[in-house]
Amino acid sequence: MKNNKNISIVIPSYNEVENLSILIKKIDRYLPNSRLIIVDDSSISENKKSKEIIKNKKNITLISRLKKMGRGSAVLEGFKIALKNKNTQYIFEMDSDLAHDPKEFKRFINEINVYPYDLVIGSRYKSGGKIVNISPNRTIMSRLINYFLYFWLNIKISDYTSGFRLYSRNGAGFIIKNKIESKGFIALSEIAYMLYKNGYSISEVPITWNFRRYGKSNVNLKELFSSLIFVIRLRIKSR
Ligand SMILES: Nc1nc2c(ncn2[C@@H]2O[C@H](COP(=O)(O)OP(=O)(O)O)[C@@H](O)[C@H]2O)c(=O)[nH]1
Ligand SMILES: [Mg+2]
Repeated sequence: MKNNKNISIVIPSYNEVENLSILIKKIDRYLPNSRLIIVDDSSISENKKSKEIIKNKKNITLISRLKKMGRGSAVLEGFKIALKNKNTQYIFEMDSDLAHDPKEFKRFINEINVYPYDLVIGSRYKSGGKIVNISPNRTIMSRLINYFLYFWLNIKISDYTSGFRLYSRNGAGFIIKNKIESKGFIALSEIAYMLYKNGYSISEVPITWNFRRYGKSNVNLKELFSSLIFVIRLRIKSR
């Protein structure tokens, strides 16, 4: 990939203005000329601050939904906008809290240069993957969820819930056309499952999952529980 203009980067954000301003600078360093699509669900006052930091930046689109509607639904909204541009060939998805490092973009790009995968997942659990400065409770919880998803969905990937990914235009297009039902983080697992079941090619590269720099995590037990019920149904339905 020689021309970054064919790459869009979709970034879901909820109250992340401090992190976003750092992230935007880092992306500009590692993938200049790519297009950023930030889907921000913060309320009006927080959203105003996001608007302020992207002012005068040509390659950034800010979608302001003003209501917390879930990470998954934000990313799908971003895909739709990215795909409207005919030049878009690849779409990155990444968190806005500096948990994912733009320095690692090149691992994904090297991977699709080996083979044109439809989805490359940045995996914390593939050999070489790392978790840094995340509390032991969170680390164990993520590990357990991923063991369960591996057992239940069984699509031969090691990280079902990582939000650092690269999609081909084809893969993202399929996801938009075939309605994804979940709205929160579990949409990540639903998307991987749908692509796998429909014969799309998936690969993984190791990534480092970092502490969030500012703000607090949106994960809560209620969403976790409803997500588990959702994936249990997902496989039963598709049998
Ligand atoms: N647009 C949008 N983004 C969200 C929502 N919930 C979480 N995010 C973003 O999704 C990313 C991951 O969420 P985070 O709270 O860091 O989850 P954790 O990393 O699993 O603790 C962050 O960049 C959040 O700002 C949401 O409802 N809407
Ligand atoms: Mg996070």
